[in-house]
Amino acid sequence: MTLSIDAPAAAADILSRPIGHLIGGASIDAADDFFATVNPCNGEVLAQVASGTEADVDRAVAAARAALDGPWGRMTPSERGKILWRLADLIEARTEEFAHLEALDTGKPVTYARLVDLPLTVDWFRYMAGWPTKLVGSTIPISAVATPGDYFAYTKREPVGVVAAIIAWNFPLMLAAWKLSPALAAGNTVILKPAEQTPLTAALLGEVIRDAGFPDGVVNIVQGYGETVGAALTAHPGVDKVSFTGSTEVGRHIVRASAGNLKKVTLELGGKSANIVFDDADIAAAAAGAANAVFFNQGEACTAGSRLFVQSGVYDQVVEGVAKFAAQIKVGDSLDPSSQMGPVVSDQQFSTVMGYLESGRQQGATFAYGGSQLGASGYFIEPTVLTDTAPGMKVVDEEIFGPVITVQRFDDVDEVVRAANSSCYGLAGGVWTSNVARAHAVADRLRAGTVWVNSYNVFDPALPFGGYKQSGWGREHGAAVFDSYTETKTVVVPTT
Ligand code: TXE
Repeated sequence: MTLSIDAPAAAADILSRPIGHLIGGASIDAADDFFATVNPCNGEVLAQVASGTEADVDRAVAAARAALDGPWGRMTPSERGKILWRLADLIEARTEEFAHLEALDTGKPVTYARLVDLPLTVDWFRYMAGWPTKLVGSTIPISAVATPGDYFAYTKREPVGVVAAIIAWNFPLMLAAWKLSPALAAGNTVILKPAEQTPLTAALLGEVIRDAGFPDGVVNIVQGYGETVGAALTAHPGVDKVSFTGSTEVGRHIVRASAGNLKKVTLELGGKSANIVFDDADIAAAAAGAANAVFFNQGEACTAGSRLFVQSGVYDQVVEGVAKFAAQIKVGDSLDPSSQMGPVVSDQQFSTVMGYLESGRQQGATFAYGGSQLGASGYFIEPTVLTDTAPGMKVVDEEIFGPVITVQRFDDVDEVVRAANSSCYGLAGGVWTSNVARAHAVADRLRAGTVWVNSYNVFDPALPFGGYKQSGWGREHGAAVFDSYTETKTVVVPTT
């Protein structure tokens, strides 16, 4: 295919032939079935992708098991760390190619792919490269009252085994890093299933992984649909753990499907995060922060600050500031370096978001800014600010996953905490105030996995991340992630 803008060489190479799987160290391009991945800026086909089958999943699981029982299982922690670090270097060296493919496939502006997705991906692998040598157990003094004696008791941390990593399309490369880096640091082997909407950066990642020096089968990538590849992985008796990022609805499927062999499951699901602006906040910073919190990545972020609560005294000012910010966002082609927002990822996501806007209209929301499709082709939607919104409206209660913010007015702290916590989700939240005591008090009362104060979407591999309520199970990142990527073994030895 021909690209409209010069692609870095490797990106052009990825797009020049059908995309296959990576199984047992070999690139598998042949398939009976292919699906197309399209550019959301214009609906044009970018590449054909092998549609994985149950047989591909079987082969990938067998390869992952063999690597676990073989060279990877015997590798020292320090060697594992070195390979992860090398992988980070290789990704960093190819930042332009990765950023280009990510922008083409997701629609996100290439500038943000370069400045956000790539540096974070690299930092994740580097941070996790330090962990293999630090996954220690402990020695534990015991009494053993029913079996008295002298004992030496200790714990060890061991890999869970074969991990299926099933990810979404909003940050394809970064989500792959969020799954692969801790899983590999802890000594697991992995089968990655990219989202069918965004297979491109995983294809390049597969090449880079082969260059980094992982033994064959440590990382396998099976492209394809959720209903086939995803379902086969979650039901597979050879898979020990599923780590999933995606919708709450599919999260529920995964829990059910994983019950067969009681896989360990971690879930990073949807959100409807509350961003709260008090009247003592720095209003200019809060308005810009609130707009960024929801419009970043076209609103396709699980942490999107999609419910804005503004205290009555500054309500008009903040609404005006957010609407002005929305009006100034440069929406455009993902490869245009000046674009600040691209299209949503697919025609399906476009219909979903437009459907929510229509329901907002019908249920009485006021459009302070936006509300329409932009341009005649592609899946572009105006950044949209909805006021006169209230619980009971779909735009307030449900995750939209698009560039849409709902604004609600409040008077006192108890009222806003109650409203913020009334969601079935609990992934993240924001508090804007100059009162330090109030900031901590509200952070304390929010039922959410992360609370940002006078800031938003600050991510670091050292910080635990995950959801309360229906936003998920378990925590990713930091030391906490290893609770779900290791088994703890207790060993007891009599010493007399
Ligand atoms: O996600 P899905 P979709 C939310 C957001 C969005 C909605 C729908 O609200 O509008 O979900 O997005 C795989 N067994 N989030 O439909 O279907 C699928 O192939 C196993 C929030 O695209 O959950 C893909 O790899 N796997 C979220 C992955 O699941 C299955 C990010 C996610 O797809 C499967 C994305 C099955 N039965 C969407 N069915 C976040 N947490 O940020 C699908 N998959």
